[in-house]
Amino acid sequence: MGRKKPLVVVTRKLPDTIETRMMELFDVTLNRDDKPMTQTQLANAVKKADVLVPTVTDRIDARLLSQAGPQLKLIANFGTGVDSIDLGTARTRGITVTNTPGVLTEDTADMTMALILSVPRRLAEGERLMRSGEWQGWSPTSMLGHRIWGKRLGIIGMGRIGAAVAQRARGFGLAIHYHNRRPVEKSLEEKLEATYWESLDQMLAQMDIISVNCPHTPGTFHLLSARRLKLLPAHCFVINTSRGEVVDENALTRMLRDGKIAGAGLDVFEHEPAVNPKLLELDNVVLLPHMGSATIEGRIAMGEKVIINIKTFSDGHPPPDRVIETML
Ligand code: 8YV
Repeated sequence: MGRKKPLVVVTRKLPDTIETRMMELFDVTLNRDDKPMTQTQLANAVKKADVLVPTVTDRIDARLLSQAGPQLKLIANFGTGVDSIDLGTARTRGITVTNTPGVLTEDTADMTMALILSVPRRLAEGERLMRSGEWQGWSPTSMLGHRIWGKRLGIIGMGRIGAAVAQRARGFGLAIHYHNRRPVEKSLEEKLEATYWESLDQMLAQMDIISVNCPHTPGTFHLLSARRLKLLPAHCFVINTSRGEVVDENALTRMLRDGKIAGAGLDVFEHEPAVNPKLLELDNVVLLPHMGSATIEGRIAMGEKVIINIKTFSDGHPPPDRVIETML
């Protein structure tokens, strides 16, 4: 007699191959129409599920977890960031949390690089001009942007994604600077020819482009606060593919509008899916709908990781991608 299959509730539509495999392995409830679940629907889910598979769009807070039945033992997050999950409450309730690290590093780094190139070179503005039908032809002084080669890139958060961004950026002639809680290993620092800044404030004042690549934790909420944004030189560009909450979006918007920051490339927003409407009016920003990791390959790899975490856990072993609060 095999073990009883765990009841797994998946909150959003996942790639077909992943859902098919999940149906083979688990007693699974899928979300066929992909509508985000309400808090009431999530509460009903955690009352009966052995395993919940949420995404960044679900708020797994203390209130929700207080409604979970004793059978809920695993939250296998479909995504790397776990800021939407109250890890402390999960721990006190004996619920293991896993995520999907590593498999979206390269895709997110590609998208970061795309924004680093797009904003100073006015790519989206140029594209809008073409579609408007108002292009008058080439002119020596039209659509002038700023050169990438030779500029200083300041990476906030030199983890997997930060390092993958740095690796790409070197190929575009950017000098790599970074701020982290601790310097990375000497060998990586040397490979990237990266300069460590213990003081974020001091780094900000010297950079041409800033890339936010740290996770959102209580410690990084509004790390780029109004005060810190004012330290940036007016010619600086801000790129964020991490989490909107790391940057004070209102302060950033005001400074972009007033020309105190040259431009921004944002894939993430503080109150997703809402976007500060004033951002939409600005030409010096490139806005993307949280698509940094949105590749078919990445989504399948994320799903495979979720499956491995659930299967290992339900077979009675520690799952490989356990999230421990002190890791963040
Ligand atoms: C994911 C992300 O698409 O993994 C993350 O932390 O931000 C995204 O790239 C999303 O989280 C899926 O839940």
